[in-house]
Amino acid sequence: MSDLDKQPGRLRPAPENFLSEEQIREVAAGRRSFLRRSLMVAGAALAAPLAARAAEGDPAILELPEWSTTLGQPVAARPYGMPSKFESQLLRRESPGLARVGGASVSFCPLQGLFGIITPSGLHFERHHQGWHEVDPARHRLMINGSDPAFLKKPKVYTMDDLMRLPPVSRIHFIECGANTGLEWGNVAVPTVQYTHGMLSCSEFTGVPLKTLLEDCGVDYKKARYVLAEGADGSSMTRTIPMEMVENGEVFVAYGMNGEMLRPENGYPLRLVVPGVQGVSWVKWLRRIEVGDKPYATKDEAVHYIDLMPDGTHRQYTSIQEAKSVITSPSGGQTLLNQGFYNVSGVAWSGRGKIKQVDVSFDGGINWQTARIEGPVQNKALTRFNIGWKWDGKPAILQSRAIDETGYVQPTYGQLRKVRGTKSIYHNNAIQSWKVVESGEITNVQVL
Ligand SMILES: Nc1nc2c(c(=O)[nH]1)N[C@H]1C(S)=C(S)[C@@H](COP(=O)(O)O)O[C@H]1N2
Ligand SMILES: [Mo]
Repeated sequence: MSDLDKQPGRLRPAPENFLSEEQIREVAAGRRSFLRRSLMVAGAALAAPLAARAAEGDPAILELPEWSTTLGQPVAARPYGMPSKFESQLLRRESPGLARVGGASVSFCPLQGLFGIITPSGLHFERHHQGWHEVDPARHRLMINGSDPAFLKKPKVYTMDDLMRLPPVSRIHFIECGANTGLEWGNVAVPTVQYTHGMLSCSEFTGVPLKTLLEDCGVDYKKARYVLAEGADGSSMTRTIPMEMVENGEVFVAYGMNGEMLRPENGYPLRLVVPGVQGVSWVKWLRRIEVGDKPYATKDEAVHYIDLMPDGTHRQYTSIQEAKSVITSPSGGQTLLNQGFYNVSGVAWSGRGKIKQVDVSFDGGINWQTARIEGPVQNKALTRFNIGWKWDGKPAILQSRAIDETGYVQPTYGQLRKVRGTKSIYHNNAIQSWKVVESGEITNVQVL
């Protein structure tokens, strides 16, 4: 449990950049509009507007298109299937200005265009510290050793063939970069859900529990309390994982993703899956596991991936991604074309287990309704929620709030900043607000 479990009063006087409770009431009552233009408009035109059309007299239903009157393409015209050309705008995108070198950057997942909980493998977000490679599986190895011979009796080197002979597990889990939503700590920074929340994906991963491998190598759990995972790329990516997460069987070395081998960008042929933990610990192109008796404090856990607290201290090893949710449609950059019914849809997730409930507000957090969860709800996986909404053409502020099985409630920006301040990068799980104005335009705003 973190400090955030103790949740103080919901609202407090708003600094200039945010909406106060009074302002929200005014907006909700249609008396005022607080359209917040985002600093970056690059993504604003990307999202498709929502449209509805009456069938009556529609030429599209009266005319026979060429696909009804000509011969179609043969089977296996594309031996590996691709999305329709009409979906060519649904792409991973790099946020302009984020990193000067593409090999040390992020491509964001287009959450606004996805359904259900599984991220198509070609749209899974990417985060590389030193670029990605096409690693030859025949030359790839996984070594398991101890920092002291007493911790692990039989150090071993596994080939991919060795690993794929062992009994596997297949589990659906989300992966979220600890820096997801990190640009929004102090103020609204990016326009669309792709950029606010797109360092998030969810897949079915297949592989071998790390526990199986460590026991095969004769680990001594009494002495070896930590694991160090190391990648084969040039970034020297190394992360410490507490042994409890391995002993309970949740951590596994994965070669499969959504029914096929991992994609090169996501760690082919082998990556670590650390359910509920921030993405950086899911070491890609995994080549070595060392067991030891203390945390390693490597560069990626001593200098990076630490939380700057308001008192100037740094918090280390806050690796679990707390409960969070976001409405993906309608969302920032989209436009509601006319009044009437809309299905409001989004995803919720928690690094501590299953999602228990998701509430949705249409008036900036004054009134809440419980959304419909599309089950079955999986452990440490994205959970889809839906709720019907009739837009009356007036300004509205859409929000979602996740509650996980531990009872933890996703905080407001006011609550989160009270504990964490505004100078952090990592672990921003605040409630996201999308503001709808009379024109139907939707923008990213922050509500305390
Ligand atoms: N070897 C290696 N592993 C890595 C990284 C990396 O750069 N090199 N990036 C990490 C970070 S910060 C994240 S968020 C996830 C991203 O995984 P993805 O690219 O499959 O989305 O991989 C992690 N594992
Ligand atoms: Mo990350």
